[in-house]
Amino acid sequence: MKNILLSILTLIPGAVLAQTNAYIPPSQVAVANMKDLRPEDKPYLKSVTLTGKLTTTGNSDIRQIRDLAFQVEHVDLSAADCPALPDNAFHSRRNLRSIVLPKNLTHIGSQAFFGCRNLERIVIPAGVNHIGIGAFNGCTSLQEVIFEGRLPKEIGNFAFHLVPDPAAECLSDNNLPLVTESNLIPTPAKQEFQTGKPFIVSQIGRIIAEPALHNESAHARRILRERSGVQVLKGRATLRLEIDNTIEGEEAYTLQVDSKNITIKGRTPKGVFYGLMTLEQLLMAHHDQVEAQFIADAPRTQMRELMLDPCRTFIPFGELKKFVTEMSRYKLNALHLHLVDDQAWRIEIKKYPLLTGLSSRRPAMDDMLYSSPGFYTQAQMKELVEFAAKYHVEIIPEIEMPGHEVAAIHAYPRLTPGSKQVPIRTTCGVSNELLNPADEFTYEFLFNVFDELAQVFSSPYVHLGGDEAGIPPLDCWTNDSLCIALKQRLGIKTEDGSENWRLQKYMFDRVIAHLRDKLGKTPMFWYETDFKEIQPGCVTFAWRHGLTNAAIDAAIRNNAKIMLCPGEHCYLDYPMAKGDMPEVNWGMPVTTLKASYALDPAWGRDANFEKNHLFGVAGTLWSECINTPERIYYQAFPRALALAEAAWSPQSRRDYADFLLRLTLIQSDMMRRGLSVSLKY
Ligand code: TNX
Repeated sequence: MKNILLSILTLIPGAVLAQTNAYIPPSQVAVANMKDLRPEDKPYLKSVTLTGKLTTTGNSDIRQIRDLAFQVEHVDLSAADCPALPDNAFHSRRNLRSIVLPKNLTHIGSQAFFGCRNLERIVIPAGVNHIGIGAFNGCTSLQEVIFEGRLPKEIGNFAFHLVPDPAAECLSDNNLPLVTESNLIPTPAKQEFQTGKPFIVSQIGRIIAEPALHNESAHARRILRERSGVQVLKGRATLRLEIDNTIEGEEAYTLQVDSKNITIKGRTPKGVFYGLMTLEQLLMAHHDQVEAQFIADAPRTQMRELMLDPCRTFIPFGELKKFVTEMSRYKLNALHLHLVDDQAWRIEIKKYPLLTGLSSRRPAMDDMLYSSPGFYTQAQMKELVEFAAKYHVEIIPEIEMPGHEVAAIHAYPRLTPGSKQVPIRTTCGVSNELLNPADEFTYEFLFNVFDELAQVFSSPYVHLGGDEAGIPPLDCWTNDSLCIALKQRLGIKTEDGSENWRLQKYMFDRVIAHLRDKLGKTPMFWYETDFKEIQPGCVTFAWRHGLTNAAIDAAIRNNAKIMLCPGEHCYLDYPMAKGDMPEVNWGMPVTTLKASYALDPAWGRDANFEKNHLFGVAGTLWSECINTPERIYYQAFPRALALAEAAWSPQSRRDYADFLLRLTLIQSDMMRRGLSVSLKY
C-alpha cells in the first residue's frame, strides 16, 4: 500500500511538493539587477535576464553572474544599460551557451569571454568599437560571430583565437619580430651570440642521444614538430643530446649552436631537459632557424616551486598534468599540492575512508554558494608523479597540522580535543578547531596517513603545514584536560604563555621523527614566529608579509633551510592590480608583476646564507577565490615567470625592463596555446 502511494505521489510533482514543502529555487529569472535576487537562488540559475543599469566594478552585476550564478547557460542583457563589459566579464563560464549583449554596448573588455567553451553564437551590437585582447579566446564552440554594424575599430590580438594551437603563428611566414636580443625566460646565466651562419631547423636529419636520454629525445621530437613543423628528419644537420660529467650542477646545461649542429649537454637528463626548454623558447622567435650562439646556464636556487590548493576549489586531475607541463617550460621544478584544509580533504587514504567519504565536498565558499566536490585517488597521484618526472617536476604533498584540519576532524571527531563535532568550513579564514596533541589517536592517524602517502609520492619532502592554528593560536589546547595533563607530564610550565607552542613542538618532533627515521623524508612547514625551534635540516617557508627577516634568522639559528614565498612577492592568489580578478576577496593586498619580479632570493643576505640556507622560491595559488582551472593560469601568469627568473637567473643578469620585453613573445605564445594570463601590468 505504501509503495502504491509513493508511486502515485511521484507521478504528480505538485503532490510531492505539497508533501515535503520543499522550496524549489527558480532556474529562470528576469530582474533589474543581481542584487534583486536571493543569494541562495543564484547558484541554481540557468537563465538570467537583467534589465537595469548594470554595475561593472567590484561586486558588480557582471561579477555576480560570473562567480555566483555558476551554472548559468543563457544571459539576456538586451534591455540592460551597460556600455562597457569589463575585462574578464564572463571569464571561463564553461556553462554559458548564449548571451544577448546590451544594445548600448560599445566596449568588450579583454578576455571577457575567455574559455566560454559552450558559447555557440555571438551577435556584436552595432555600437561596439572595441573588442579586447583574447576576448573570445578559447571559445571552441563558437560557430557564428555576427557584427550588426561595421567591424569594430579595435580588435585585440587573439580576440577570436578559438582553438588552442601551439605553433600556428610560429609556422606562419611572419615570425613575430624579436623586440629584444633574447626572448628567454628565465634569462640564462650566460648567452653569447656568435658569428657564423644560423642553424636551419628544417635541415635536421638526426637526433643523437644516448639511451639514458630517451625521455629527453622524445621531448626534442615533440618540440621540433610543434615549433618547427618538422615531421620527418631528412637533412644533414644534427641535434645532439649528451650527458657530460664535466658540467657542474645537477640542473646545469650548455647549448651550442652552429650551422651544422645544435649540441645540448647536461650532467644529468634534467640538465639536458632544461637545455631543450631553452631551445623551444628560441624556436618561438624563429621557427626555422637558430642563431649561432653558446649558452651556459645553471639555476641560482635549488627549488623553484608553485603551490596549488585543490581544497578550497577542487582542481580536476587532468588539469594538474597540464599545469606541470606549463611549469616545466620555465624551469620550475616542484609542484606543491596543498591536499587538506578546513574546507575539504582531497586525497584518498585507504585506512580512513571517511576522509574522502564525508569531507571531499566543499559545500560553499564565502558568497559562492555551490559545492566543489572531488578528490584524487592514490592511483591518480602515482600517475601524476610519474608523468611529472618526465618533465622533471617533483610533486610535494602537504598534510596540514595542527590547524587547517577541520575537514579531517569533521570525518573523525576524535582528532580534536573533546571529540567535538564540527561542520566543514564554508568560508575563508582561520579555524579554532585543531588536532589533539594529547591523544595517541592523532599520532596513529598522522603516521598512517604519512605511511600511505610515502608509497605514493616519491619526493623526499613532505609539507606539514603548521600555519594559522587558531585565533589566538593553539588556544583550543589551553583548557582541554588531556592537553593539560600532557603539559604536566612533559614538565611544560612557562611564564610567557608559550606552553601551547611547546606542546606543538612536542607534536611536531614526534611526527618529524616518524617522517625522518621511518620514511626518510625531510619535513617542511610554514613559518610562524612563535614556533621558535625549527628542527635542523627542515625547510621552513617564509610567507607572512614583513616577517621574512625573522624567518631567515630563525632558519639560520636552527640550521634549517628556508623557502621564500613572502606574500609581498609570491602570493599569486592576490590580484595583480587594483580591480583585477579576484575583484571580491577577503581583503587581499595587490601583488604587482613588478613586485614579484623584485624578489631577491638572497633577501640582501650574504653568500653563506645563499649557499647554506636558501632552499628556493615558491609562488602560492590559494584557491578561495579561484573558481575555475582557467583562472589558475590567470592568477599565476605572468607573475610565476617573474618568480621563475628570480629563482633561476643570477641577480646580475636580471632587469625588469628587459624582462617585460622578453615577456611579450612568451605571453603571446601562452595565449596562442589557449591559456589565460593577466594583462594588468
Ligand atoms: C594564508 S599562507 C594561508 C592560507 C590561505 C591564504 C590566502 C598560509 C600558510 N596560510 O590558508 O589560503 O592565506 O592567501
